[in-house]
Amino acid sequence: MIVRKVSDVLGTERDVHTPNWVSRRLLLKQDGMGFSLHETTIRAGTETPMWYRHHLEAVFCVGGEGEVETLADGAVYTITPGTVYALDRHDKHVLRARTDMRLVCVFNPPLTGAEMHDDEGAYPIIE
Ligand code: 9YT
Repeated sequence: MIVRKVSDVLGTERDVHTPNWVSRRLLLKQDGMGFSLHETTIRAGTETPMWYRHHLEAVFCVGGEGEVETLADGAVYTITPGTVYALDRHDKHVLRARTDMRLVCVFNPPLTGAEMHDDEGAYPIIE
């Protein structure tokens, strides 16, 4: 069994910092679960365009608030604690954080941890 705490990954390569967000990767591909699980904090006031062409992602908000817009139809959804959004259609979207947002993110297929957002906000598949 794997037991891991956010405090275990702080300052390691599983602790990823970008201008808009910080992500602690609690479970990655190499953990063998078939998905990856991250605690992500989106910084207040940021706007992040993303398009996970190669992945499905579910995002469960446990703190803070903001909104997500799906670009195909311009629909805007308020995200508050207790809300999940699932990008089941690989939707192009923009996440806007009104406050710092604490999110639990699950990716299928799992991230390896080495992915970088490309200029369209996507992650590549790494075998
Ligand atoms: C909500 C979202 O996708 N944020 C970008 C970071 C991502 N959760 C990650 O790489 O952990």
